[in-house]
Amino acid sequence: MENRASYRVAGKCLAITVWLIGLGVIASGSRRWLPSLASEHGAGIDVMIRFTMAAAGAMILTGHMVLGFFLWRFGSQNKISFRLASHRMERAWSVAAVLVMAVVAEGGVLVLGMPVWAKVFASAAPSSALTVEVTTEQFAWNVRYAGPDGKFGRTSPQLISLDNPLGVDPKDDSAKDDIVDLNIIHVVVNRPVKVRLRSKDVIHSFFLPNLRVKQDSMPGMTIDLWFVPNKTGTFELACAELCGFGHYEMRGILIVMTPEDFEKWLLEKKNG
Ligand SMILES: [Cu+2]
Repeated sequence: MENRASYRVAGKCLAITVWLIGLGVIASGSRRWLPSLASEHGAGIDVMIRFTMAAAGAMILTGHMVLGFFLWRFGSQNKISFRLASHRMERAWSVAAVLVMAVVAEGGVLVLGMPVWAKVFASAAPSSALTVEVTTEQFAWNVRYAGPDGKFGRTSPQLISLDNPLGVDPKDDSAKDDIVDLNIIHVVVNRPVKVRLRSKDVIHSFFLPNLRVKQDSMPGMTIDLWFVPNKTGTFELACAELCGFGHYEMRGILIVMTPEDFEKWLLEKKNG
């Protein structure tokens, strides 16, 4: 008799614990944890992230509630009794779970995510875009603008030196007005930015958390990506690929400016 009562208490306590764990996971997951948004396409990515969190959260919550219910209801039994489900029943429940997962999670992500993917990754940057070349190396971001002629000067690995980290060929006419900078990228608000991403050594990853942009840079490849910053301010640029001992210090900034401020900065840069 005594045993029966203690089983009952243990069952109820376990049920409450399971319910609380379920609710705790949902509470911690539903806090605002995305960094402030500063790009046009980022809103679409946030919708997708929130959908994934909500879909997964609903499943976790349902699972915990059902498990808690079974513990509450049957936890006081002091002997195990069960009924075997038929194979058909087992199969039906497995298929149902797969279908729900596929429709809710995969289907939802595709429906919400494909338009964002098509806009940002499957289409070329608008012709009004400001092109910035970003060349990664251990452990810095080399930034280059084409200058007034709109053409990047030739580069060659043989010309790389401490003063010329990109190996820009000074004999090339298009190279004369190129602007080279380190760890700071200046762009214009509401004007598309096209990044030509290259790497001098190993794989790095160009990560702008606020702009919801992340792209690996690969040695031997030039990868184009584009986005539209829609807020002025200074935003973190981080390397999101463990690239060596100094990975932690590979931090840059993206400064999103008004067109007037950008022109002023450009003039200052040109006059050296
Ligand atoms: Cu890196």
